[in-house]
Amino acid sequence: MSVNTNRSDYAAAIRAAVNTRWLGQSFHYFNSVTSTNDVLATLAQNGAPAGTMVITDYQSQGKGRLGRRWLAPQGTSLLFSLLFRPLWPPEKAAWLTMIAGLAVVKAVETLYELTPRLKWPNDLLLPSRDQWLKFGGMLLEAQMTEERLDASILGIGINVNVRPGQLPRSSYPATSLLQESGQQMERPVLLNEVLAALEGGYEAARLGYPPLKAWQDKLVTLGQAVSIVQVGRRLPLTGIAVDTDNMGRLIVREESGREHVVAAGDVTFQVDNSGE
Ligand code: BT5
Repeated sequence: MSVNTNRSDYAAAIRAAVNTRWLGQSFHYFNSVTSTNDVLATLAQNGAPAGTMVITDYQSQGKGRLGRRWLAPQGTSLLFSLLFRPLWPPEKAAWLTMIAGLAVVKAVETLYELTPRLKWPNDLLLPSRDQWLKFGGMLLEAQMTEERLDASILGIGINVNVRPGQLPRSSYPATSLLQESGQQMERPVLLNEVLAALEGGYEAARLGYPPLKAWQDKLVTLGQAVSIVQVGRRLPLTGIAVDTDNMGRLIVREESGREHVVAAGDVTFQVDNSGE
């Protein structure tokens, strides 16, 4: 399979590859952009419909959570954001991240001989020898209207054809699909697999099939000894990640037996690799 490097061809290849019913059918392509999440937020404010996608070949200010950066060399990665307007109660916001994580796992399993997994709350991991490495991440930014989830912007970054020397030095060790599989991939082909799986998962959730069980099955975090850094708490919480609740919050049991329900935070595995 040849890899598309001509950037104007990239938009045309996306148009040709995406065969979903509605998700990503209307898309805005940019050779370069600040952050696809930020551009889509502006479009959403101006009334863009659910399903709209912003996709780029390069971000100058790609965002992670909590003001962190997402770094991806030009021409190597999938960098896109999708607009949903689910009108779910706010506590269901994590469902979008669950559905998206499951969609990436399914797409990668379909196209590669790899076994991707999820790390709570928003990381995409691949096994590499005896450790887990991060090959992608998700960033959900949701707005409320009358206590309902309105414009919900789901950003996804996937290290596709990133060569080992191009990977960012990050707090959690990074990898790419190319590095783990040796296989170059046409990015639009992978994009279409992700969008198709995400569209199916989202529609199933709307029909009342929660993504929770399938998501828990792919979560490497459960059963692990973890250390969790939370905003506003000086000391990390350490314990065993025993379960999640229905809304995807992590339940951590301290050595004393006391349990904590954690809505957001950064997890480091204590016995597994931390990369730190
Ligand atoms: C995430 O944040 O993992 C969410 C990443 C979402 C990126 C997409 S790209 C399209 C859309 N538009 C945006 O502007 N963002 C979304 P977090 O868990 O905070 O992880 C960020 C951390 O991951 C950074 O501080 C780095 O340590 C590390 N990192 C940065 N770039 C990476 C990469 N390409 N691969 C692996 N790790 C990376």
